[in-house]
Amino acid sequence: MKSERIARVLIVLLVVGLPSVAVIARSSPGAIELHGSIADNGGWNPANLSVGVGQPIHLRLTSDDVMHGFAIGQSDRAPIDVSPGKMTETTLIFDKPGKYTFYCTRWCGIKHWRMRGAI
Ligand SMILES: [Cu+2]
Repeated sequence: MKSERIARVLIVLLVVGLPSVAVIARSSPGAIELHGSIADNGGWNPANLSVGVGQPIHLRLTSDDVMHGFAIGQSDRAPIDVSPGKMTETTLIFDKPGKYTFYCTRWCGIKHWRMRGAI
């Protein structure tokens, strides 16, 4: 199992090259479910995530109400649609330490701009 994980990480690193944030769609056991809801109902849950540098963090994104979008600051990757009733998986790897803000990219209500979280 450990060698499989190492092989996965190596493949991911080979595929993504140098970007500071790598995002790869992949089915992942042990993923964190990240729920989006309008800011009045809590925004992202959980809103704070942590992961080690170079360690993959697997997310399963879904919405509890309306269509949201998921994007990370300091990344040029296209936003991911976060739809009610659907799970969208993604894997992130950060190759530099820091605080990365993630946010909603779809107008989802009057407090849309408050729908933020941090990794
Ligand atoms: Cu929004």
